[in-house]
Amino acid sequence: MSFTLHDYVLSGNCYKVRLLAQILGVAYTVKPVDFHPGKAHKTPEFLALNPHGTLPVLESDNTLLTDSSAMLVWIAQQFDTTHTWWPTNDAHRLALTVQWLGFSAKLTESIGQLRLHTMLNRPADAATLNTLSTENLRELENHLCEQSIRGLAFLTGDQPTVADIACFAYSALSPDAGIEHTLYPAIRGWLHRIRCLEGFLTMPGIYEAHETRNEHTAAS
Ligand SMILES: N[C@@H](CCC(=O)N[C@@H](CS)C(=O)NCC(=O)O)C(=O)O
Repeated sequence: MSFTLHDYVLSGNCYKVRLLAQILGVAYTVKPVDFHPGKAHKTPEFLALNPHGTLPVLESDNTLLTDSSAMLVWIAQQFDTTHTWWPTNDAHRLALTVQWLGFSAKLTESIGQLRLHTMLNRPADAATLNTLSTENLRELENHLCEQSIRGLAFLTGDQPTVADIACFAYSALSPDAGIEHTLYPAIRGWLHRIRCLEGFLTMPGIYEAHETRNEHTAAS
């Protein structure tokens, strides 16, 4: 079974889906949507598909999904034969994965919104979004420091899950919103480990790791 992704190349939420699909080697069809400047995601045709008027949208035979976290879970459950990306055989890690998927939505609402304001001049309370964004990055930084002390390289353990993909996108894209990674060394290390994963995919603003992959797979 494959799927169609209604996609915009500069969308961090669309990128999450493209990234997991690429890592898992899943082929899919892309339907580009003219998010900017066309606002095609606000047309009656698109709203009939997704009343929220947001991207991405995933369509498959019997599935229509309008939330990127739900899409990551669906893709992992369908296509990840190792059961590590959506760790259904480990109750604790599964619960932590859900918890960090929830956190990823906070990153969208803070960094994602600030990025739209910075890049597309969207009206917004930039000061409040900046405060929320830095608070969220600080929380992520503290968690990743604690994980590192335990020798764990990723958000929920020693393997990445869909939660790492979900939190990666807007953490990595924060410079687009005017927030550099300088103050967040643990985040920088974790971003790098994800960029070193086999099958990693870039997007504008998120680049390939240039260093040797194997040297950067453990927590540092
Ligand atoms: N909960 C949704 C949020 C999706 C979302 O906010 N997408 C942005 C693009 S990255 C969007 O379509 N925003 C509509 C707009 O700003 O007009 C998800 O995770 O997929």
